[in-house]
Formats: sequence, C-alpha cells, structure tokens
Amino acid sequence: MRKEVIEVYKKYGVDVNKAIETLKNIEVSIQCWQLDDIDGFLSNEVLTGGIQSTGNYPYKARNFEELTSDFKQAIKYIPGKKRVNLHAIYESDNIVDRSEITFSNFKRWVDFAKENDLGIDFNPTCFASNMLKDNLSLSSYDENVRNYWIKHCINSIKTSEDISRKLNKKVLVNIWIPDGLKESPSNRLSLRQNLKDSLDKIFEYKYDRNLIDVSVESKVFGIGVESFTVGSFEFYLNYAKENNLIPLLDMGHFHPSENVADKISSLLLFNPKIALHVSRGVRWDSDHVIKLNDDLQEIADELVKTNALNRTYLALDFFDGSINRVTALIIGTRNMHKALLKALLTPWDLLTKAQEELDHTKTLYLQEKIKELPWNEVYEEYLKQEGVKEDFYDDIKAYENEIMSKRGE
Ligand code: RNT
Ligand code: ZN
Repeated sequence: MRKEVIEVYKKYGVDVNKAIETLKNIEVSIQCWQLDDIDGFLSNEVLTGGIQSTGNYPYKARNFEELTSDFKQAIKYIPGKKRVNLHAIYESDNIVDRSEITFSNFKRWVDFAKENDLGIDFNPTCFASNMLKDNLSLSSYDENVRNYWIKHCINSIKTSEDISRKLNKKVLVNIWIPDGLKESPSNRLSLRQNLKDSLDKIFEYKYDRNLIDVSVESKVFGIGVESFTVGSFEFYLNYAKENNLIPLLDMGHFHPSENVADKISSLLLFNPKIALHVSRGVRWDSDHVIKLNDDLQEIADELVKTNALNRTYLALDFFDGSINRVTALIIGTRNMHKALLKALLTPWDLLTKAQEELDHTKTLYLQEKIKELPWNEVYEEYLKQEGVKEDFYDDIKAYENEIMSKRGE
C-alpha cells in the first residue's frame, strides 16, 4: 500500500491499519446452500416454501464430499473469519427423518469446521418436505403437522447445542418458516395464534444461552404465498422482544422500496443483538448474488457507525443457479468485505459532527468526497496481509474444468 493512501485517510482522521485489523476480525456466515441450489442431501425432496433458485448452470454439488470440496475452494479466496451456515437438510451422517435429527447426523460438519477454522450456524428446514401442507408448517391448523415441525425445531436447537459444545463456539440457530396464503386471508389472527402457540411449545425447551443464540426471520411474501405471510416483521419483532430472541432482517424480505438499513438503529435501541441475512432482491426476493451497490453499502455503514459489529450476526443469504456457484460465493462474500471496509474507512465522527451542527452543506460535501478516496488500495493490502490472492476467476474456471465438470450436468 502506498504511503500516500495512509496520509489521505489520516487527513480525515481515519486510521487505515485499524480499519484493516477490524475487518480481519469480523465474522461472516457463509451459506452452504449457494453451492447446490438448496437441494440438501436428503433424497426426493424438491425445493418448496415459496423460495426458488433459478438457472441451470451445471456441476452443482450433489453430496457432502462435493459440497465441502466446493466450500473449501471458495474460502481459499475469502479472507477473514468465517462461519459455515447449515440447514437441517444438509445432514451428513446416517440420514434420519428430519424431525429426529441429533448431533450424530452432523458430525462430519463439525470435523470440517474444525479443520478449516470455521464457526457453524444452523437452520431448521421447515420447507422442501411433504410435511409442509398447503404451505403451512408451524402455523398449520393440523395438529400433527404442527407437532412435526415443533419437534424438528426443538431437535435442531438441541443439535446446535451439541455442535456448539463440540466446536467450543457459539452457534446461531435461525428459524424461518414459509407459512402463508396465496389469496387474502379470512382470518389472519388464527394462523398467527397457531404460530405463536407452536413457538411457545418450542421454547418450553430452555436452551443454553451460553451455547447458542436463536433468531427469528420475518418475511413479506413468497411465490405461491403472495397475499399473506404468517411470520411477518411485526409478528417476529414482538415475539423476539417478549422471548429474548434475536430479530433477523433479510434484505429481500421487505417491500422493495423499504430501506432495510434504516431499520437497524431502531432494532439496536431495543435489542441486545440483531441478525442479518444480506441478500439482493431484484423485483422480488430473488436472492441474487450481492453486488457492491448502495443497498449493501448502507447496511455496512449502519453497522460500523452505530458500533454494532459485535452485536450483529452477519450472514449472507443469496443463491444463484445461473453462474458458477463457487465464484458466486467468492464474489458475494468479498463484496460484503468491501462494503465493510469502505464503512470502516469513513470518517463518521466528522460526518456526525456536521449533522449535529446542522451543517447540511458540509455533510453532502463530505459524503460525496469520501467516494473518491482510494479504498481499493486498502482492500488489496487487506488481501495481501491475509495471504489471499486477488484474482480468482481463472483459478475457479480451472477447478470447474478439472473437478466440477467430472460430475456431469
Ligand atoms: C427464505 C429465507 C431463508 C432461506 C434460507 C435458505 O426466504 O430468506 O433464510 O433463504 O434459510
Ligand atoms: Zn433469509
């Protein structure tokens, strides 16, 4: 890195080396499901629940060996601290029915995480199942259906506690359900009452808060459930507050004109921790690979300027089946890092002062001036210090030719 770069930032009161050090320690949870279009390892389950991975790029990972090989390939080019985000459908050992899972079905994941210095996060999979009836799981009117998913969630929580014990590292368990209706509901309250009752039953199990945290993820609509979603933002915000859980915001789960970054400060005032699914919706919750765009930048800015990095579970949630899936993971995760770095290199003290003095001219001047600063040279320095090569396109193309293409289409 040129000396001038350090000097330029110093003029604005920003310590470049401190920014790099902070970035090195931010944990990003990387979604395993980008590598196989959320197929998972269970046989005969097709993706349902109003979410979709579109595209027919060949060579997706078909089993534990292929998926972990691809994940390892991706993280060669991803610096920083990482977690692998798992779903229950990625059972790796002695497959059992989803409602019966225990730690013994995920052992190889823990070995994998240890070998590669990764944390683990876990999600019960309440979709892609013939026990999801009429797009309802925990909120179903059918007691058998509800009980099945209650059991699955409790066993997901217990499994995660064991993972945490073995890994000696806290696990985030995130609950998202697809429940909703295609047409306008006659009765919203009864379905939300069902969901509340089911969640209450799940949390009768008092999980060990030293081992895991639990978040709840809201949504606005899904494919086939366009008119009503049981687990809405208001529902989970209240439920989380009342039950000491973590609210999770997915960037694709709000009306497209809503600014998700704007919500973060309000949540921080009332919740000790928050969680994010960083994603990119294009016209709908399409989960495109995240780009280094204004939406992403604003999220990173909020976390940095509110000093909330150590109170935030930062997870990525995109899945694109139309491009090389390993490359997708690297591009998206690196964009998260780039946005965080740019935020860490921003003189928030100066900007806050200008706002507090109601000097709106200076605020606008600074906001635009900052865009010209040479953050990319700092990013290169960060990669260098982390021992990660900058270019990866050709390497992944070679990996595709040599390894992935042997899988057939
Ligand atoms: C779905 C939610 C959920 C899933 C993953 C696979 O809309 O965003 O988080 O994407 O759990
Ligand atoms: Zn999500």
